[in-house]
Parts: sequence; structure tokens; C-alpha cells
Amino acid sequence: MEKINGTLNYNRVSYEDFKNHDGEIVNIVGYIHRIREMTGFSFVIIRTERDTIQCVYAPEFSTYRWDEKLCEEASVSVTGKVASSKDAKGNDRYELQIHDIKILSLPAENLPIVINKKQLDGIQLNTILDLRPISMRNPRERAIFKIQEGIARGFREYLSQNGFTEVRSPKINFAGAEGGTNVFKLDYFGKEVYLAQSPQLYKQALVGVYQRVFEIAPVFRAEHHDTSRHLNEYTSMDFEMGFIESFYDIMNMETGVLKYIMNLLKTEYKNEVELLHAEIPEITEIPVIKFMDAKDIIINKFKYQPTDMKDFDPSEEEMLGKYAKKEFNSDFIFVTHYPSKKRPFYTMDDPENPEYTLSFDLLFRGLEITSGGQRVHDYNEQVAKMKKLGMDPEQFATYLMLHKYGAPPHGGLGLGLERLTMHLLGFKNVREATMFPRDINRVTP
Ligand code: AMO
Repeated sequence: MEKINGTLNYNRVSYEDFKNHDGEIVNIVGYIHRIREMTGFSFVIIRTERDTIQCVYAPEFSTYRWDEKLCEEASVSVTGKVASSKDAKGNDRYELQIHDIKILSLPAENLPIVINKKQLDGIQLNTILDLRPISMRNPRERAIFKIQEGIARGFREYLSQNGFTEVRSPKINFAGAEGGTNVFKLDYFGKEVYLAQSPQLYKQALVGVYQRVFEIAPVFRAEHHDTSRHLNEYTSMDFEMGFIESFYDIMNMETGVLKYIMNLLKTEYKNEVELLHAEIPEITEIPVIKFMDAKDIIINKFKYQPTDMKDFDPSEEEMLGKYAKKEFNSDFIFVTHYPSKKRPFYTMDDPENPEYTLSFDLLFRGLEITSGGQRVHDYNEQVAKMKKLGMDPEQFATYLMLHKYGAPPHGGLGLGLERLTMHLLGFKNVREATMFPRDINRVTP
């Protein structure tokens, strides 16, 4: 058998694993994050995949001689001895006494911004976004998206453990699911098609197959305004559940998902949480309030006169966030029974009062992060509702196959990944929590 000559280095270890290699010779690879020359020795900070590791270069440790080409952002392979010590708080910490440094690649130019401070000081958001491929190398910036990974991972893990099947729905669609004007049109070989506003129509179809499904994927909204909470492309974390008794089943599942996510962040994303000073919410039970009762509170408690009695404006959502914190010590609040007029065609009306729906939004620290609810499952009822809304059921024939050939009572939700990340980390602008944002003014990088 032929042997493959690979370059795998078998004593390569992560910083997390240094504790098991105290006093041993190990190898790390990464970027030179910073070089600090002292008298008689230098600190070389190496940025690895998740950590920054302090390495010490002193002629007494090694036969290696400093190469003047070594500079910040050079890719290197460093071999050295793990040495432990205690930090100011008495915790163990480890550094690497450099034996050898191999240069793997050198940058062509110096960076246009300083990224090796704890955070990107004094740099405007627009510049950070323009330079995303490199501004994200800053430890704090990259921690944001590590946390975001944790959120999506928690969503996936919890649902997978609860009988959900992960699915992928098409993003080029024959119709917009959410209605409204914020749908991107596309010329598809001479035919008009649309970019998916959500996986709504497909996740419902797939309930007919797997009963419980979820998807984490990009969706597209042609938002015509430049706001701090709207993107033109965002990551929608959706799930859909069949055989529910009521839409409260969906809310309970979401509460379970969020508890799991927060716990995962606290345990496996501890360093990032600390670096970002993120306040991870404690979730026991999430309070629930009906839409009209919420309006009452806004009018009577907050003395605010809403201009729209069918929806909330951002300041009303903030008021409800404050109310949830004060009355229930909760960072979250479910608002249920939204008016029918403001909910999409697939939403089930409340049989007790059809002006309202069996639907909900979840607010997190005063911002809507989720919409969800029970769907119409009866064929005739869905066709009638479409007609009432001036839609042509013929156009939705493939969607209606679900209903025509038997759909269980079902419902689900969509959770905006960037919005959740934004408020978890206390940001004012959703772009701070978006790797490569697309908005009315930005399609690069
Ligand atoms: P909805 O349209 O309310 O519902 O969207 C669900 C969640 O997605 C996020 N979101 C956005 N995030 C960033 N930029 C935007 N432009 C944007 N628009 C929405 C929000 C919002 O709560 N199909 C339904 C869900 C369902 O019923 O299952 C839907 O998409 O966090």
C-alpha cells in the first residue's frame, strides 16, 4: 500500500489541552498576533483558532535565531515547551517557551487597522464592516461570531434531540410566503420568481413527511429602509411541529430551545462570554401576555398612545421589555393573539374570536426575535382564507397539496439569529452581530 506523505503534526495541541502537556514539547500553528520585545527576551503572542497564546522567545531556550522577517499576521508553526504558572487570581495559565518557529506565510502589507488590542478602539462600524475579513481577526470581534455559532449549534442540538429532522428548502421560489412588498424579484430565464422570505411553505409541507422539522438558513427581505434591526439577508432558524394540541406547544418548545442555548453558551463558550461581557439570561418560565392586554399596558402604564392598534412600533416593544423585566424579572415575554389583519395567510384564526390569531411573537429585551403560531391545516379553510385575502389558490397548488391530502394540526416559528445575537450582546445595531451584512447600502465585502 502506498503511504501518503501528509503534513499532520502529531504533537499539535490546542491551548485548552496545554494542561495535559505541562513540561512537554508541543506544536501550535497560528498568526503572530503581537510581538513585544523586552530586554533579553520577547513575547510572541500567537493567535490560534480560538485563543491567543503567550509564547516566550529567549536565546537560552533554543538554538533558533530570530528571523527579522517575522511580523504581525505572519502565519507560523511554533514548537516549544509548555510552562505553567499562576495568574493574579491564582488560576493556572500556560505559556510556550519557543524552541523553533517556522514561517509558513508572510503578509504582503501591514494591516490598515490595529487588530491586536482587546477590542477595536475608536473604529467606526462602517469601517469595521468594510474590513470584515480582517477586522474579525480581532479577538473580541471573532468572539461575537463564535457566540453566534453557539446559538445556532444549541438550536440544532436541542431540536435534534427532540425528534426533529433537519431539512433544506429552496431559496428560489414561485411565490413569497410572508406577503408584503419586501420580496426580491428575480429574472429566472424570463420568468419572474422570488428569493425566499422564509422557508414557511416548505417547512409546512415537510411536517406532512417528518412531523417535526427545522432549518437554519439564509432568507431574503427587500427592506427599503435603513434601520438598526433590519437586514436584507438574515439567518432564519425555523422549526415546524405536527400533531400539536395548541400553539402553546410551540412556545414551550422554544422555551426549551432557549434554555438549552443559554446553558451551552455558559458552559462551552465561557471565554467568549467573558470577553464580550455578555449577560446570559436566566430562563425559568417565560411570561405570556395577550396582544390587546399588552396594548392596555402601553396605554395605561406607560401613558403612550399607539398610532397602530394592530401592531407594535419599536418603542412599544421596548416598553413591553421593561414591563417583563419589572413585573416578572424576565428578559423575555411572549405576546399572543395578534390581530388577523397583520398575520400571513397561513395563520390560524382564533375560533373564539376570529379577529385575532393563534399566533405569538417573542420579545427579548424589548426586541421581537421570533414570530410563530398555529397554521390552518384544513384544506377548505385555507382556500377560503386565501380567497378572502385576494390570493389565487391556483398559484399555491403545490403548497396546498399538504392540506388537500391531509395535514395534522401543526405550527412553528422563525427566530432571527442576528437579532438574538444582537440583544444577547447588548448591541444597538444588528450589523454588529452580522458577519457580512447586506442592507440597502451594502453588498460588500
Ligand atoms: P417573521 O417575518 O416575523 O416571521 O420573521 C421571523 C423573525 O425573523 C427576524 N427578522 C429579521 N431579522 C433581520 N432582518 C430582517 N429584515 C428581519 N425580518 C425578520 C425577526 C423575526 O421575529 N414565517 C414566519 C415565522 C413562522 O411563523 O414560522 C416569519 O418569517 O427575528
